[in-house]
Amino acid sequence: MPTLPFPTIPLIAPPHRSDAELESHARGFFEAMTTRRTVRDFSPEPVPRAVIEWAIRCAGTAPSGANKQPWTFVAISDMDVKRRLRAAAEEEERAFYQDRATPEWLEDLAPLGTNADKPFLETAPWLIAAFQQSWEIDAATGAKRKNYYVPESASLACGLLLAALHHAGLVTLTHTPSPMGFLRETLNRPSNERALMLIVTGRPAPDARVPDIQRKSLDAISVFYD
Ligand code: IYR
Repeated sequence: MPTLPFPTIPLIAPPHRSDAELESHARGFFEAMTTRRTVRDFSPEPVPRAVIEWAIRCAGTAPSGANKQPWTFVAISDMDVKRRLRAAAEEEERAFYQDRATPEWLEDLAPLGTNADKPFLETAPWLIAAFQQSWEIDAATGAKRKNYYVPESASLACGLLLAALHHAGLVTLTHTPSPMGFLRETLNRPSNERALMLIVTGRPAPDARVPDIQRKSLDAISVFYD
């Protein structure tokens, strides 16, 4: 191996697996992930902060443009903050459902049964607001430093967060109130951060039900040149 012109460490390599073992692991992970559903009925039972901390650590392992890790996760279990977020979100959502949404959009949402009421923002034990850092402030000079592929990087981290919460045994709801400016204001985030999504998580309510909708088949979502 040539010496590289930057500091390196040995890769923590995955164990070598046979082709059959690779397929079995790939399939096993699919089977675990395919039971993930967006859930809107949460149990109010508290979830320890440590569970959320591990899941956020997992989100923080995502790849990012120039390794800038341009994300902040604000985890909220405080009832007063949850109440304020619910009130602000419902105000935006009422405007969306009454005025802003096009007929086509409302038609597309009909099978999901969503509306402007967001009781889960209070019921669920945790809300995790994901922010993307549009730029960074240099710690030494206070100058603005560029971040790269910011929405892509922060969205990858959110995907890992959903997988980690699912793996822990929690359910999630990916909530994208629009516009989301109220999240930055309510949560006092600095001017370089923009809200990306609000992830609601906890245990499901015992009688939780989900829409009867299907995932697209492999054929519908992929093309192979092999
Ligand atoms: N943000 C609204 C509407 C909404 C939009 C889409 I696209 C969804 O997949 C689900 C909901 C809401 O949260 O109700």
